[in-house]
Amino acid sequence: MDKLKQIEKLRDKALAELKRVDSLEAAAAWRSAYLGRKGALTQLLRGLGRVPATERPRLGQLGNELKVDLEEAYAEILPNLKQAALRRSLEMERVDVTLPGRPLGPGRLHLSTQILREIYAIFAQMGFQVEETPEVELDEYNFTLLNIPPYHPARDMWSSFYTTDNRVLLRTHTSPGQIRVMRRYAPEPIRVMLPGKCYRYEQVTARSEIQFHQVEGLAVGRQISMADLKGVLIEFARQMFGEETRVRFRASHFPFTEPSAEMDIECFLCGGQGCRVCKHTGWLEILGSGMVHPQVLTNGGYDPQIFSGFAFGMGPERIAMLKYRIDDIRYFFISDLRFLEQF
Ligand code: FA5
Repeated sequence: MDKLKQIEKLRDKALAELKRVDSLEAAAAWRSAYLGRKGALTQLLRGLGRVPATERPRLGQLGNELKVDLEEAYAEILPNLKQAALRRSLEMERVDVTLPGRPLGPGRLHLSTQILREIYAIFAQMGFQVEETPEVELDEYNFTLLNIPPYHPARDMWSSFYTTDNRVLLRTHTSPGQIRVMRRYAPEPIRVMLPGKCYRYEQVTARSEIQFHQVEGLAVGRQISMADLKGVLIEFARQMFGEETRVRFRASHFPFTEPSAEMDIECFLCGGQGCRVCKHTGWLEILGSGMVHPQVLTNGGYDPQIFSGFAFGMGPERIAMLKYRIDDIRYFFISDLRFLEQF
């Protein structure tokens, strides 16, 4: 076949095939088949070297025209193919915004917070309201104003975390809040709960942490007696641990209360028979308490001739341990969800 015919045939074939091209991939294959380095048209143009010199310029021109025509035809279909490809990919990757989202696990209250709130609710019924007092405290409030002067042996009861300024420490109990609140409200009668974190520099064990909560209770008024203290605390124990709960008050000593008592509840595990948990006594201590010492009332701005008061301090983690039979206080602060999610 002469070259002229070959060129015309190639044009017909290429254009006919291009009409059937329906994707970017097929277009690329078409381009490489006709216009690529090894493509049909390129081969044909190369073969022109062998035709007689007189025909060569004309055939070369026709060949080049065909090349330009094919390039143009190709460029013409390309935008449509690109559009179609985009439409297809959008269709395939479509996001269904009407699908429900993945549920986020709701957070929950930490067990210490839950038990604190239970304690607030019980005392709130008896007229106690929550007040906040500082966690970083002056040595003067933590000890001195509570009748624990620098040389007093009772300071040994609390091993403390001091700051570099040894007048400032992390409070070892919530009792310094008593002075702060009395000074805030004296000479009005008060009934408050003072919750918060406390810190003691001591051995960590199944029952003792270096960081724990306390809730202080304080009532100051004109006619307050030890009977009020007992009534309030017995009511608390019954609401917290159940109507049948038996409690006992045991004489004790705190420098800032006189007289002082610790309250025990009957051991939940052995029912008072005596076991390992209650160290074979049948009782578990839950708080310290007493009548506010006259000197402490004076330090707080109340005249002890007119006013009296009671105070108590309890550990919510220890209470939660009893209520939920948790055998190690360290679970509270290691942030293990397997533990926390049980409450
Ligand atoms: C006090 O801290 C006194 N301030 C309580 C008080 C207040 C007495 C008002 C009189 C009037 P005590 O050191 O016993 O007392 O601590 C009170 C409670 O805090 C304990 O019964 C216990 O429940 C909790 N607690 C004490 N130390 C720790 C500890 N290391 N880890 C966890 N809980 C603790």
